[in-house]
Amino acid sequence: MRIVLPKGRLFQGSLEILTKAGIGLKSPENRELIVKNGRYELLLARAFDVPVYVEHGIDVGISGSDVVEERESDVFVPLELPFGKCRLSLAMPKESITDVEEMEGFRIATKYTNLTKKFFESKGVEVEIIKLSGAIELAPKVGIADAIVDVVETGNTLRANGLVEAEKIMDVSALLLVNRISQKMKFEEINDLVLRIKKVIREGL
Ligand code: PRT
Ligand code: MG
Repeated sequence: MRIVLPKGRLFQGSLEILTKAGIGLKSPENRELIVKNGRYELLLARAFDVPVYVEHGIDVGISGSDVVEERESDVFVPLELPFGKCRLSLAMPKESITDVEEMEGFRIATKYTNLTKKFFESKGVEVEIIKLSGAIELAPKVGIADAIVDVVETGNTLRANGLVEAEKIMDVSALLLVNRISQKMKFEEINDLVLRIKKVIREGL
């Protein structure tokens, strides 16, 4: 069974929950992207790519619901995991807070272009979306965007950059993802893994 895990901030939580579920995966050393352990093969990928790997053939993965929604990944989600809790929000400079309905023609910086487009469409407001890959808070600061759509956890990053949250777009959590074909072809193995992770969650991570 192949399991793809996100590098970055969801990595530790992912490793911990799998270890407690009895899949003692050794932490990868030497920047290895594939680590074998018995019948499990652990792959490491960028958080934004994990659902893509699962959709296209890796059996199991862990990633944020923000990414699954943004990528519109066709994967099976048997479980929400008890970490990676945050939210996707619209934020803007505190001195220029504007109602969403008044944002016609505004420029919005984000790496979540799909979700941003859908959010403004649902409000009937046309905006210009600028795709960035990180450090989104910089964009309004230097005047290339009027607002941002990004993940917020404590809000410290927004505050440090003079931004305030205007509206929450969605709640975000880490999710367990399963490839739709593996779910059928490897049902026993995957069901066993899901049950063991459920037990870890019930008994407290
Ligand atoms: O960073 P990189 O470009 O390599 O990839 P990535 O940004 O896609 O991955 P990573 O590891 O940064 O995030 C992976 C996943 O973690 C996201 O897709 C979310 O599902 C989840 N997650 C949970 C978060 C946060 N919490 C979070 N706080 N992702 C990002 N952040 C950012 C936030 O945007 C802010 O810039 O962390 C910063 C601190 O947040 P505050 O609000 O506590 O200040
Ligand atoms: Mg990041």
